[in-house]
Amino acid sequence: MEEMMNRLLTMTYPFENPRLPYRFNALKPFIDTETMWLHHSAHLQDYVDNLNRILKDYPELQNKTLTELITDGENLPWQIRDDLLYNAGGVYNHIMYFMQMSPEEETGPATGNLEALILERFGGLPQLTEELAKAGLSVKGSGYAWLVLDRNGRLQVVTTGNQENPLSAGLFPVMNLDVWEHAYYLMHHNRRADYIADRNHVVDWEKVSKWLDANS
Ligand code: MN3
Repeated sequence: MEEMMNRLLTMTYPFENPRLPYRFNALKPFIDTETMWLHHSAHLQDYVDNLNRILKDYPELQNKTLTELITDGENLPWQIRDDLLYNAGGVYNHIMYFMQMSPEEETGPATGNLEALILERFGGLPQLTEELAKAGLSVKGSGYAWLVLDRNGRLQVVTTGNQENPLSAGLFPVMNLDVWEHAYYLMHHNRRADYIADRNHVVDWEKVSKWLDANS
């Protein structure tokens, strides 16, 4: 997990697809092996490959991290901006999604700063989980529900479309929920609500807490 977290923060061109911190079958029975394999080794790999292809001809951007590329999106060359943000988001968003899950028996509760912020803003983890589920269900087509920190250091639940990342809106991503059909269609078919409920079993709030502590 620390490895994947560090990669997300420090990786620059040429980007690589970090190994999962668990086996492809480790999240069963909540997420199936084939979905995890395809999601990581086909979908995320495509975003990594596309991002590298785009950056190949832009040496001035090759020392930038994902956070820098996305946060400074306004100043990217217009010829590649949309494509680059889409694929940089695809890499960032998926690494966050994968690194904040664990096999159910290894997941831990929210601690420290995150626990206090959740209590203050939502009243508790069940209420936050409920709000994230509603947000995930509200996404039309492909996208994400997010827990973010706003500029005032307050938690918020927001949604984004496709591979958009909250950094583009000046919000700090704390955790996310991928609701693209590729995240669940093989096992849950069109039942997004069932996928979200199952996925809650493997969200590791202890990892989310560590991510927040390392970045705030
Ligand atoms: Mn996905």
